[in-house]
Amino acid sequence: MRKQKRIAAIHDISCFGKCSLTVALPIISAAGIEVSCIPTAVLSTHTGGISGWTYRDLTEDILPIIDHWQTLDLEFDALYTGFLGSFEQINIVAEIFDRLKTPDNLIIVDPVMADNGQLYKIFPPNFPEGMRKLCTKADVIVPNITETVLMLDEPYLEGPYTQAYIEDLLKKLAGLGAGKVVLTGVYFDHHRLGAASYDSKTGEISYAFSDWLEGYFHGTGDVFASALTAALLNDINIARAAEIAVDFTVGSIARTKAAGTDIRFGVNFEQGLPKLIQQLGI
Ligand code: PXL
Repeated sequence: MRKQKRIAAIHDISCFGKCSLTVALPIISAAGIEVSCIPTAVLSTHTGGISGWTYRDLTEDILPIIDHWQTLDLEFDALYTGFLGSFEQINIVAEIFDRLKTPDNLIIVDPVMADNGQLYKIFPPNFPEGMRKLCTKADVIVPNITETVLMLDEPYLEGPYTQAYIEDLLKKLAGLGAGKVVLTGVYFDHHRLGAASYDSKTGEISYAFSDWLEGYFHGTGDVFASALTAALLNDINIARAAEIAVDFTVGSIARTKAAGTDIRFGVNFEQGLPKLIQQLGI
């Protein structure tokens, strides 16, 4: 039997609302990968559209966790990071990358900080600069269009986009340092929405689209990036991994829409796990 892979997921825990670690852990574990986690903060809920949340910062615990892990000689096939609560946490995660990087492992960064043309209110204006620096250390980055233009210091444009614009963004993103880029929130018309991927080694650009489902559903970025990570760790190439992640995310949205759940409460990804496992071929 093939050796089981192990990943370190570095995100907050939003106790309610299905995002960050409460999404990454089940999705990546279901894909047969061992998930170790570093909780960067504990919140009562995520911060998107819900007020009054609690926030326990765990910044001071992060490096001692790594110190202890290193006494056990643990190795990780991937390091996967998303929402980070402060500039200081970005610098700490950069240090973790330096300490745990091996010639073979994958560093996957989802620079969670913005959507719909807006930086999330809890972040200071210089946050994109920190995320840009973190992306220089990654092998794979998974930004949306807003995060992309903030990191590239370009104006935010409303879609539909042209293929030339998207491919220019992909190449500029790869120029930050990551060999593989998956850009989310791509659309060329109002019927289909999806992701574009770029492998700068082969020069291959691919698109993964699905029928457009109206509405903004919280946590879908984390569902997408976790499914993408699960596929990449099962040795699926970036283009197919993006297709699988789009399919999984859209299925999760469709189930949630059909159930009429509050869109702030996260999507029903759980019932899509059997199909995901099938698509991953495990
Ligand atoms: O889904 C990204 C995310 C993760 N964690 C927290 C968030 C958000 C997005 O708003 O608020 C705490």
